[in-house]
Amino acid sequence: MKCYLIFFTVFTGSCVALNCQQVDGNLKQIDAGLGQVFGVNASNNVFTRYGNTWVQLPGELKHVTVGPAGVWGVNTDNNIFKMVAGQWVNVPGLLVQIDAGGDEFISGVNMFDKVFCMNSQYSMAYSNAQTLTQWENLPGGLTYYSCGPIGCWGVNSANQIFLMNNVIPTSCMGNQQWQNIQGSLAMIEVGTDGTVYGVDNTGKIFRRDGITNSTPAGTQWTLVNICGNCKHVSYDLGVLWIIKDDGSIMTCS
Ligand SMILES: *[C@@H]1O[C@H](CO)[C@@H](O)[C@H](O)[C@H]1NC(C)=O
Ligand SMILES: [Ca+2]
Repeated sequence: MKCYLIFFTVFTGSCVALNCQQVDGNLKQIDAGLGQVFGVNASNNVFTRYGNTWVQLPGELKHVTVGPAGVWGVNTDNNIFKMVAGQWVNVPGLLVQIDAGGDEFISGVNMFDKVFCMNSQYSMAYSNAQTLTQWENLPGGLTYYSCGPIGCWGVNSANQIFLMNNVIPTSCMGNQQWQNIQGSLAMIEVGTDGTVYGVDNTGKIFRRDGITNSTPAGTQWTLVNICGNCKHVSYDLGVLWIIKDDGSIMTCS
């Protein structure tokens, strides 16, 4: 697929064109982490990428995630599941979106835009209904929340962007002070290496540049030129996974 670079002034005016290829299949949501890729289709069937094919997993989920905390998901009733020995095990609580990209902790948001995380001692040990578990409730409200090694990034219902710093396995709430980041995004994902990509409400993809340990907020958004409207992104190991409005899937690098 060929993409044309359109010079377009947004945010800072920077833009990049990536080399993209269409992938077979059709998904509504995807998450890549630790070299694995999971996604769900419009019928809530769950898939993982194995070699060059999608392998269907048991169960039905509306959102699935993979990362240092394992493979987790939520279903259309907002019930939470963790994959344990190839089976989905119910985890207490209700979330609409979940992310396993943090340093062995889990994060997510519920149907009232409340933000939660689970410290690694609970997320890693969880295996059945008898396992002790505890969600931490962060201040504020978000519609999407994703974590990486340096920080957690979220967006709210007004598409404002926020960063939580100092998130660590034993204290996933971090410093509990949301840092507002300039810009507007409808969803955001942090890669296992800390790279941040998001999609705005017009279907444009942006990458956050300049993120380092000493500058966790980064410095600017760069527009990523992709043909057509996009609705979801996830990044891992140098590959950007994109879902377009029609559910088609692309990998870009
Ligand atoms: C989702 O995947 C299942 C299993 O491959 C398939 O039967 C179903 O048609 C897919 N749904 C959509 C909307 O593509
Ligand atoms: Ca993720």
